Amino acid sequence: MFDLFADEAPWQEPLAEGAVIFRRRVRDEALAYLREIDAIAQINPFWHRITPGGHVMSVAMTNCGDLGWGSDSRGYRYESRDAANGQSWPPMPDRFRALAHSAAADAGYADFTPDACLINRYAPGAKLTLHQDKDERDLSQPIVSVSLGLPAVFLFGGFERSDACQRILLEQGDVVVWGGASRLRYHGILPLKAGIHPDAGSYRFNLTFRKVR
Ligand code: MD6
Ligand code: FE
Repeated sequence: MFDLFADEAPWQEPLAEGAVIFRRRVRDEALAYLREIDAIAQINPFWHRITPGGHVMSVAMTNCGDLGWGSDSRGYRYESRDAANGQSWPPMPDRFRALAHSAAADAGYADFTPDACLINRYAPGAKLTLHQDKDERDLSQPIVSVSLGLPAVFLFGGFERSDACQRILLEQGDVVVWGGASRLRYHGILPLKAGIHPDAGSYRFNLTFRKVR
């Protein structure tokens, strides 16, 4: 496909206090990211967690790094092993760790050393309802997010679930960093629109890097 914007340089958009989008930051490395995700999923396959409320999540998940995010009927938590197979998580690829560190630094968060990387996989219709990320010990640490594959509409809200949300299209290569005054904002993903992405087929993938402990 002829892409009119293929040579456009990455750019940056402020999102809120403490939050910034680095558009297309890893666009040129997307295939390498997708291959790393494939390799991780060969060892710890994607699966659908159950929420504490008893619902099967539409997003499929795996993790890499020392700790992985998980959920079951007892609650949300970070775990050093995959509950599906008892295996520890694959190490965080150097490329992932370096990007998380450098993007955080460029957003004003020095010395970000993530110990967890949650990998979300969205098929058409999959969504993430509004939530806060608050299971990490030190909320002064930011979160770095990387989007790959099909585009999705990201909802970025306020500090109450009922607050109005910005709607932001996240596309392959976009990196979002947020923390500070925005760390506890509600956010989510609208149901994924079906499509075929040249690199990722019928999926969207999202990596979120956190410093949990
Ligand atoms: C997603 N992201 O983009 C879901 N959370 O698929 C998140 O829930 C998220 O992007 C915390 C910080 C950044 C995020
Ligand atoms: Fe989140």
